[in-house]
Amino acid sequence: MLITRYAHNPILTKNDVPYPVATVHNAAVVKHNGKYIMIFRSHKLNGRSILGLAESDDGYQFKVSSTPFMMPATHGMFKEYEEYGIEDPRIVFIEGEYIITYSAYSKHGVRIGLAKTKDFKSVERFSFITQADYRNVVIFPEKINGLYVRLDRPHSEISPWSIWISYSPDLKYWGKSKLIMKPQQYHWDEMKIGPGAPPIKTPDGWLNIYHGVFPTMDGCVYRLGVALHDLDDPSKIIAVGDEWILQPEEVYEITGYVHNVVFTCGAVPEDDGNVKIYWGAADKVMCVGTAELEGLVNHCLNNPRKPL
Ligand code: BMA
Repeated sequence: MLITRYAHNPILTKNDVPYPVATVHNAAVVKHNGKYIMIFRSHKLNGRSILGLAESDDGYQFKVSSTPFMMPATHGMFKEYEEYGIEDPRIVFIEGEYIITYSAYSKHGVRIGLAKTKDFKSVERFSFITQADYRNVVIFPEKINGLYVRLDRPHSEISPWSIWISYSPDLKYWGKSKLIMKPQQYHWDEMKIGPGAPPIKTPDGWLNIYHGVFPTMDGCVYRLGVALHDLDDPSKIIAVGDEWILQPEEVYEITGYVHNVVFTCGAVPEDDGNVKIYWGAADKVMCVGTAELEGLVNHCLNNPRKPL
């Protein structure tokens, strides 16, 4: 087994949140001043999502702040595009600040907002970085060849929903976009794929933990897999692991708000070569597990499938 589930999963549920919510899931996690900061998504009791904050000393036991971290904007240009809620944050620390990307829902569709914070006490919205019909934007934790780099997943009617790469000089204007990885037919990720945690640097390449979706007669199954990108040119995928690394198996993953979902928005590499992977289970609770980074890299290299 590549991922060892923490024995006391789930690590966070709605019962830990001091304001009314129906779920706690799809959270980004980063280390800040020696603590683990989790920014998690919750459905409010009207079905729209907000982002909360929790803090931990060990990455397993989290305490939730008394008030939400981000609510849909109430003024300015962000208001119109966040009216239906904000979801599925990802965070990277780059050049002295934490960059948060999140899905913003409104009557115009879903697009990606980018916000910045230095201390998780205040947060400033910076820009929308996509038009409608994009989700799952993860930014690489360092500039590559002088540019910010991101992976994302546009919606598409014709091609199955695939992973693209884009570049930016300033986090605001993005271009040089290219499709780099597609779902594979009659395979666990055949229906759609999307970037999960922000890529992690390893000696062999950038490790991209992504989610893949398979349609069944009983609804969709969300699983996690891994791909390895070239360090200098992350548009080149060195290898995609053919088999998933995590699938819904525990009761809280199989049944919840949406059944059969493990969905990651964050992973924290540790100094000992392990990585803590965080996932939302059944869109209802938060879980964590550990894996050896080298094991995940070898999973890509030893039994790869083609990215396209
Ligand atoms: C996706 C997103 C995720 C969610 C998943 C499973 O389309 O909405 O936020 O976790 O479906 O419901």
